[in-house]
Amino acid sequence: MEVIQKEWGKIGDKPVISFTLANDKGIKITCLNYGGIITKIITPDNKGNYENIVIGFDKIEPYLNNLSYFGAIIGRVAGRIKDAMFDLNGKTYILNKNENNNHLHGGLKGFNRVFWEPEIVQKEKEIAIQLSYLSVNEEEGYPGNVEIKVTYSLNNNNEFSISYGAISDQDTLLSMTNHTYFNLSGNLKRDILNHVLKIKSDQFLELDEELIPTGVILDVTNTPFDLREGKLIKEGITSNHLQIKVANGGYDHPFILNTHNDEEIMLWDLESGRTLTIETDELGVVVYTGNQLKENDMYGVSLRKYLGICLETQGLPDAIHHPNFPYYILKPGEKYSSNTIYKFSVRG
Ligand code: G6D
Repeated sequence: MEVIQKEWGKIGDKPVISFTLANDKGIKITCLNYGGIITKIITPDNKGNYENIVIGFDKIEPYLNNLSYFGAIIGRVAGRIKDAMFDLNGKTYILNKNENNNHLHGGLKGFNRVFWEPEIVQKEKEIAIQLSYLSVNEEEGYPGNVEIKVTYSLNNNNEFSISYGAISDQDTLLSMTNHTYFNLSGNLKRDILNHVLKIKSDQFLELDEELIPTGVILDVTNTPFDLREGKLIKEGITSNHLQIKVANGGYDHPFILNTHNDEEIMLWDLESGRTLTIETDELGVVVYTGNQLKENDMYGVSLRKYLGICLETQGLPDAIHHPNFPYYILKPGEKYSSNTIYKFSVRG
């Protein structure tokens, strides 16, 4: 196993560096120090073809001003915070607004737009990149100086894990995720409509017209959100269910997971046989089927609706505004910890 490092160019005077984690089975995962962006994941299909299974680019420009967060670390808080404000310990915090009157995915300069300090970590059974960042007090309006470490590691069992750790010197909010768009067809040759998605979840969150949770927790039974036995994405998004329409003809919803470290999320492509199994210690997962992707030939990638699916393991979005949602305040002296494992395999 090895890590290959390459300089991609500069943003201002800062070098953008890519790191490719390669295991002994041919799996390769490339990420950047900028935004922790995952730009490529190479895995085999059922004919032994090694191809890329994410939406990504091989130059920095398309990542600079896109609102799709391709492959990026998301934070301080993933999802939307209504009215870009919250109360904590009797004080009101005003966050930067970057989507109408709301705060999305960490604001104007979220974690997807900062430089992370990289460190290569070679262990006996895995290779890793540890990315560190200090989010200073009042960054984007959040309280506290927060030291964050995100570790991407790959082993020879074709397991890729993302581990998040953080400490803060004040009470603050933190709920991070990764925003990779998966497409298991290989080199984006098809969209995700013929992927099957299976999620061990009995409940999902109702969204309003701004895609913010209303606070209502809905049962998946007899809805296109019942993914417990696996469902073709095409079948789900062609439903006339109101919540599919609210999300612009797709999924963009948080699911509350029934179980953890129990193959709780599975995605597979019928034609290539590629299978992605995700296990997490997070409470939920936001499923986003790329409903807002606009037709656009961007640096060799023909973007379009449903070209990729995000499976953003995280706490419940806008939880701070909903007493019935568990939410997490990171307190001084405590350690934020979140782990998600992505297992790549092939079925016949
Ligand atoms: C859209 O609502 C979706 C978000 O969930 C997604 O993260 C973003 O596009 C990139 O706003």
